[in-house]
Amino acid sequence: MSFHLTEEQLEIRALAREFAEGELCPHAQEWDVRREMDPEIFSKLGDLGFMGMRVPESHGGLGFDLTTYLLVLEELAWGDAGVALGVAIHSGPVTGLLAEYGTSEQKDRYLPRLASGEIVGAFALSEPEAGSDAGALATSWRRAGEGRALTGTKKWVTNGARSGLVVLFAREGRDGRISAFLLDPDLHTYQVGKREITMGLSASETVELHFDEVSLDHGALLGVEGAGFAYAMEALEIGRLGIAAQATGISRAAYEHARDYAEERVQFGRKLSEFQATRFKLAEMTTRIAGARALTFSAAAALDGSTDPESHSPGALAAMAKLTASEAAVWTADEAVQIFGGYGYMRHYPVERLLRDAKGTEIYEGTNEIMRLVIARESVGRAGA
Ligand code: COS
Repeated sequence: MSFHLTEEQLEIRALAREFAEGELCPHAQEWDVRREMDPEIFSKLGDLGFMGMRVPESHGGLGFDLTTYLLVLEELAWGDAGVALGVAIHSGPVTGLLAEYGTSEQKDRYLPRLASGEIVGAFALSEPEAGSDAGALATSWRRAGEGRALTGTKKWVTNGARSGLVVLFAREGRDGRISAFLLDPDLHTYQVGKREITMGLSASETVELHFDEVSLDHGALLGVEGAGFAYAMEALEIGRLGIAAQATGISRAAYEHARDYAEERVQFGRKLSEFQATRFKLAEMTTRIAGARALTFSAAAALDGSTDPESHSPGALAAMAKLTASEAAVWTADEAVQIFGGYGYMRHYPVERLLRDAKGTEIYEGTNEIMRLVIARESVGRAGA
C-alpha cells in the first residue's frame, strides 16, 4: 500500500524536520545526561503550532488529521524521543479527549492555552497497583456537599510535574464506575511526588501524583459521569499510534547513525558498509521501518474514518502499529549499537541512548503483551468467552 502525501503535508513534515535538526538533535545527548530538556521547548513548539496539532482550529489549534500529526511526531522523535513523548501525551489523549468530550466552557478555558504551549497536558490513568489492568484503578471520588472529594495516587505521569491540565480517571467509591476529571493546579491542590529515574527518555519527566481529599467542583467532570473507562480506552488508541510514530522516529535515527558510521569506519581495509553482514543489517532496518510506518498510517486512516470492511478495527490496527513499530525500534537500535561495536557501547555515542529510549516504547501506553491481547480479542475472541 502506498500513501499519498499532499504538498501541505510535505511542507509540514519539512518544518518539523527543520525544527528537530535545529532545536532537538544538537541537544538530545546533553539533555539525556542532565535529565532535563530546554524548559522553553514546549512554548517553542507552540509557536509553530505543534502543541495544537489535535486542537480544532476554532480553539486556536491546527486541527491536523492523524496522518499529518504522526508525520510531525516521527520527526520530533527522530530529533529527541523524550520531547516527542511529551507532545504525544499532550496531544493524543489530553487535547483529543478535551476537544471531543469537554463542555464549551472547558474547551474555551483550556484548549487555546494547550494549543499555544502555555500549558502542557498530562494523562493520569496508571496507578501503583493498576498498570496493564487499568480497569482495577483505585483512585476514588465521593460526593462532598455540592462537589466531590478525590483521593488516590497516580503513577508514571509524563509531563505531570509541569502540567497545567491533568486528565485523570477515578471511580466512585470502592467499586463504582470510572469517570474522567480535569485537574488544574490553579484550582485544585495536589502533591507532585517523586520523579522516576528512567532507563531512557531521561529528559522527559515522569512523576507520581497524590490526591488527598481534593475538592472538585462540577466543572472538573469531563464528559458523562461513569463513562471514563471508555474515554481512556478511546484515548489510548490514538495514544498508541503516537507511540508508534515516536518509535519509528527512534528507529530512523538509529538507522541513519549506523548507515553513516558504516560508510566511514574502515576495518580489514574495507568500509563496514561493504561487508555483507552490515549491508543485510541495514537492509533489514529500512525494511522494518517502512513496515512500521505503513501500518501506522493504515491505522491512522482507519481511526480517521476510512473504512475497509475486510480490514481490522481501528483499535486492533493501532495495537498492531504500536507493537510492530516498538519492536522495530528496539531491534534497530540494538543492531545500530552492534554496528558501532565498542563505540556503540559508550555513553556519549547516540545509538546507546536510542536503544534505552526505544525500550520504553514496548512498555508505555500499553505493554506489547496488552497489544497482543487487544489484537487476539479481535481475531480469536476473548479467552474463556
Ligand atoms: N473504546 C471504548 N470503550 C471501550 C474500549 C474502546 N476501545 N475498549 C473497552 N471499552 C469499554 C468496554 O465496552 C467496557 O464497557 P462497559 O463497562 O460499559 O461494559 C469497558 O470499557 C471495559 O472493557 P474491557 O472489559 O475490555 O476491559 P478490561 O478490563 O478487560 O481491559 C484492556 C481491557 C486490558 C485492553 C485495558 O485495561 C488496557 O488497555 N490496559 C492497558 C492500559 C494502558 O494502556 N495503560 C497505559 C498507560 S496510560 S497512563
